[in-house]
Amino acid sequence: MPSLSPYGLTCEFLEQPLGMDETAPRLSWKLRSDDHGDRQTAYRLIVRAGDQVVWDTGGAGEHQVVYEGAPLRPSTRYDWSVEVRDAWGTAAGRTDSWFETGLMGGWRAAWIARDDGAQPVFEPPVEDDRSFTTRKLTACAHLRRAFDLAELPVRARLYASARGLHRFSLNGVRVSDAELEPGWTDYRHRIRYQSYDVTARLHKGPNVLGALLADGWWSGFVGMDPRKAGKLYGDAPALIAQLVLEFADGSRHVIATDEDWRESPGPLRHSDLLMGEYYDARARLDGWDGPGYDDAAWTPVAVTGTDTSELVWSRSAPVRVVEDLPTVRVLRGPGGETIADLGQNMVGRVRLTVHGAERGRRIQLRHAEILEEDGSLHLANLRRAEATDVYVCGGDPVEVYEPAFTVHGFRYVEITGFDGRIEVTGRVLQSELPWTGEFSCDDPLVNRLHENIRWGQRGNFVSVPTDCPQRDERLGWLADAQVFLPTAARGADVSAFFADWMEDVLTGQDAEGSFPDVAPLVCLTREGAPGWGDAGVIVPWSLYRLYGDRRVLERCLPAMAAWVDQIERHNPDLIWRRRTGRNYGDWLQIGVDTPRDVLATAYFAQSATLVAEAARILDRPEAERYEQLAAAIRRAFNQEFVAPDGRIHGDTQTCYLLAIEFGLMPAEVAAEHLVRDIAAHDGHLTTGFLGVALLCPVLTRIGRADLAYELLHQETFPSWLFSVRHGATTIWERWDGWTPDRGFQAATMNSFNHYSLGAIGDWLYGGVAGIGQTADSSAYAGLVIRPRPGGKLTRARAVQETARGRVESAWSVTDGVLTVDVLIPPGTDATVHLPTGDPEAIESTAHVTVLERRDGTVVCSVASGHHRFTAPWAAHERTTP
Ligand code: RAM
Repeated sequence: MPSLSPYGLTCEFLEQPLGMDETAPRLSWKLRSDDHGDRQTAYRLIVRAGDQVVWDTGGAGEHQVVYEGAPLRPSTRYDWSVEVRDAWGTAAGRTDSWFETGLMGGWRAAWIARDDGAQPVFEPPVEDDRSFTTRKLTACAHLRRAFDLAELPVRARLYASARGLHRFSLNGVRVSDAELEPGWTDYRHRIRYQSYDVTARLHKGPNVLGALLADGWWSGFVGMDPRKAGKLYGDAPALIAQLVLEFADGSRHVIATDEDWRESPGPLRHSDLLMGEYYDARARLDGWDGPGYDDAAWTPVAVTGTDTSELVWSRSAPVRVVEDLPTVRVLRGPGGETIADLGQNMVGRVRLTVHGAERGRRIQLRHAEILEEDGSLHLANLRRAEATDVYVCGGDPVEVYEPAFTVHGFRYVEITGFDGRIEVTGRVLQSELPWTGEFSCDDPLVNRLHENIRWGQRGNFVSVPTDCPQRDERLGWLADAQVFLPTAARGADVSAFFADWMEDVLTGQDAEGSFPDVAPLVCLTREGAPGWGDAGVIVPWSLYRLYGDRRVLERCLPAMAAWVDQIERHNPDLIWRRRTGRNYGDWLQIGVDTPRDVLATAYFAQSATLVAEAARILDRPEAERYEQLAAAIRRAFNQEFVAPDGRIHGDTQTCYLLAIEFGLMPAEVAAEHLVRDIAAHDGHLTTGFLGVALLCPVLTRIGRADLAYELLHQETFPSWLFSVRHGATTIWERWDGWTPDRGFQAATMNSFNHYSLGAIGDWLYGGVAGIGQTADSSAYAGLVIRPRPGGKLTRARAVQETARGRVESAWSVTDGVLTVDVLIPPGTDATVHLPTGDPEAIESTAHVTVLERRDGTVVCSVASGHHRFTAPWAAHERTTP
């Protein structure tokens, strides 16, 4: 039986997208097979709309096929299948999938909003002395539209969006469990709309379409600029929706947002992403979104416009609740307050179950990541984010409450106002990017570090990649994203998530060609800093390398080139000192100062290099010009900053890491200084956000994986395991977020949930377990497995779902024998590098071809499938590059 089969079918990097408006979408699949040496020799791809074949094509090896069939029609379901032939030419597996087009511009709905005169004002709900009373609070609107159906449609789709946040229901049931829709994008240019299949939700006779509408990113609190708080994009939210009903006879009926909708405030007195939510159950509108409800007292809505040009399809996964965390301990604060400890710093909100509270009782929830010494919540690091939810009880025997439009970053929840029985569950929210990667080893501290890295990813990938989920910031910082993307891509498929965010980076570019510091661009409108703005070049390049996304390169190349051009224009001597924006340097480095011009010029060289490489890949003539520019910048760097003995001005770890990684000077020379500096710091790192991602990979590259392990295992300050040793369940923003000597760092900037310093995650997969690709490969077509036994570890294992299929690498050392297990997906060109000097001593379960022996390593070429290798292992043998 042939075993080759396609799986993980995607359209535009999404599995079964509903509401996809790309006219030439890319169809992809991965492969698996139990047969050694299997590969795909041919595929046949068929796309159908109903019974009609709209495209029938074939080929050999592509893994992203651009649709070239009959023009795609709007609101149409396309079924597609891919059938493959295996290495021996035999017809093997076939797998089916589908995608469905969205409105493709066919909007007929109007934007509707609460009439200005109907804006209710409520008392400030939190009684403390913070900024609360000065801010604007808007009650969430309930909107409804009743309609009758004489017969049931065969197909019904709801297309919906909001300037604000929406949550739709049909006949009293939510249409989807997606949260915080439509998500955050650069609303000045684009807002995603959502598509829902609601066919099964309709009734014959009376029906009601309902929606909740909140401020969200549109008119709520976002970022840290108080002048803009509550009015970033607009003063008040608005809603748009179009319910398309298709009947058996082919007729269509559309129910759209228009002046016939009615609106009322309800129990959601306000709900804000940063500030929290206030829910008064006494004002519940029971049955409001179902038939038979009397909305005579409701107010007609105002129609605020019909321009739908900013609406785009949702090319990124929605946010959902991905996990529930139970309360693990109940603590008492210094004033006797109840504090629920969820055991994990998380992002989301709680579900509260209240038993026997009387009507009108007001329960207040405050959230914090960490506790003060006296056991109270550490709230100072939230800055202006109040992260406070209030629930006013309705008087039912059991009441369950979960906020709708707010998220907090927290581990501890303080509950005041009620001493009776109450249960608290943490609801973890994240853009739905399921874990497909795994890493584990035999050091529990390293495993916890890996977990913390994942929690950083989970908590900060909420619609856009952000920095601090707890304080008044939550911005899509560019440098953070570029250093962390390789780590993120190990554990989950983040291709669509980052490609979508790149659109916001592009619209954030200024007329000069500067990328911003943050995207979506809502504050900090100066040009992006070195390493920050460069993400506009690095992220598309990384997406190409990791996922083979050529289109993102094509789309971004002009902008990438413009970024490099403007640096050159302002810095004709090629030392980047002008137009450096806020110039953060190696942000949050510890105890050292990498000179900003050194760092900036290094990044300038790297961006020019990547523009050249991207242009080469795309066969563009400008490749040569950027190669020459990159070479000239390298020369300027050396002249300006490098002493005859190879010392770089500043003499920090990050200086040498940049020089080696970006190929600015001979690696051997820089390596000596790097190693010297680590020794001078007694085996400690000094790097900030930009240097940290390079540390272990570069040390490994220069043949000093032993030092990379030393840094990994380091438990004294500053180090990764220092925070783990002190109970961290997430990655901290700062190496010294808390230290025994000094306590908390300045509360003005001290997030305990931040992914940047977690950029070492990439090395756990790529360095320790050894999953990588050759320098000129994309999407792991040229797979390299290079396990690196070392440090305190005697075993490690990683699994990664690459764009071509599942890769595994596991090694263990027992009784002088190294055992390596690998899984190579069909069709990749794979080499396995075994750390032993003697090819004759290797035993393997499969036929391997020894290609070369280098530096105590044997390089073999290996066919697809599972293989096990064993080789003698001498403990004294140092890990090789
Ligand atoms: C802080 C955060 C953020 C970083 C900027 C420069 O706001 O640490 O992640 O990118 O500073």
